[in-house]
Amino acid sequence: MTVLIKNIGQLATPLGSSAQRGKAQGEICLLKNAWLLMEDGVIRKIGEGEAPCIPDAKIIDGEGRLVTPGLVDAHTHLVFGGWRAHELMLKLQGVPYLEILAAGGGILSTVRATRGASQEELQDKAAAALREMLQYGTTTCECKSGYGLDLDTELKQLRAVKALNEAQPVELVSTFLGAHAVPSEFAGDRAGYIRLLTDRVIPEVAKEGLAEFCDVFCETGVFDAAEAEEILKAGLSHGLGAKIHADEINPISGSQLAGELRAVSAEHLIAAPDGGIEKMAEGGTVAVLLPATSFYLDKPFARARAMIDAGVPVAAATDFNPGSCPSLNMQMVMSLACYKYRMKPEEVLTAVTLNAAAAIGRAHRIGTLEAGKQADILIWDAPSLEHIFYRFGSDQVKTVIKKGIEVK
Ligand code: IZC
Ligand code: ZN
Repeated sequence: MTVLIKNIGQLATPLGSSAQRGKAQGEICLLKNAWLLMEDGVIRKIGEGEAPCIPDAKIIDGEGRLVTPGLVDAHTHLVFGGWRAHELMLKLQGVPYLEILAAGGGILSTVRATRGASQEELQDKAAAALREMLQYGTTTCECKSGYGLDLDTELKQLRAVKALNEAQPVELVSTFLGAHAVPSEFAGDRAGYIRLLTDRVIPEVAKEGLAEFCDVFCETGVFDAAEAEEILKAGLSHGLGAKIHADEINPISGSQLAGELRAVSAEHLIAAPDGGIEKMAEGGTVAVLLPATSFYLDKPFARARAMIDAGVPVAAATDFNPGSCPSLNMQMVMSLACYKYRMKPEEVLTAVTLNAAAAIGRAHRIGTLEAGKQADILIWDAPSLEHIFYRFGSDQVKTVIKKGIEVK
């Protein structure tokens, strides 16, 4: 099917098939009075001025609006049982996130709810979240496991993602996060749990093709950097790319490890030290920053400007999960990145499209509007890029096109 979007007021997109870093992160392509032609879900041609006349093409009138690539949410914990609304009151009383976890709540309470749910129940709940994400403009989403912490429940979560990927329009990319916490049955035997992950669960996940990446929550009281290294290396040896929850609350060398392993991404990084940022730049690791988590936990915001200045490609994502970020709205993330990281609208656009795609190994296929890329496209209820940052709080996505098909 051939589709032509004409009468685009402003077309804004980063360019290229790999992450953009430094000054280049803010150097996007801006076209005025543009048109875009797609065929069978792939972008064929983009131009400025008078749109070509294509007989039989379906015409979408852009009505002078802004058009961008679809948003890529590169960090979510999409599949989980239950919620944790009761933790909001604890948080307001000043109980720290890690203290709730150490007392058997937090992640471990979601583990109990996820173990108790059927795959179908998990899928239905995640499907509702995906419908909402799509409304806000997310066309691709990374999903981490990590609420099973045993072989069967981890596989159940990952199988739910696989089934959902085939059942609805948002494209899903799976990450194995068995190293999200030490489950209570291994409370006195951390080494035993790590052995279960490296010798049994990671090989099974890889054999069944249920994940592309392996991630570790490297944090005080969870997994230290040496343990993270062992787990990530086991993942790499089974073909799972390395990702790491690094330096979220305490700087315990997660960002350094990410750079040294040339990890695809390091995520959170609120407390990342200069040395870790340098190592990430050397290793070509994408920084996936999660400003809505800082907002919700009332924590400092990651040093995005220092990372951009050091040559680290910066992406931004929601972190959607029941504990530290119950929001799945990428437009909220974009506003926070602009206001709190002091990133320019152009830099943020790259952060939520091309650099996010690079953080999940998809930059060759999505993340920009260019001939040959998949037709994942948003038409905004706004005339220009800066307008969507300015009018925070409203849903400004008017039309969502996924693989050439209008889905909102
Ligand atoms: O369920 O609390 N930080 N993992 C690491 C999370 C937040 C998710 C959760
Ligand atoms: Zn996370």
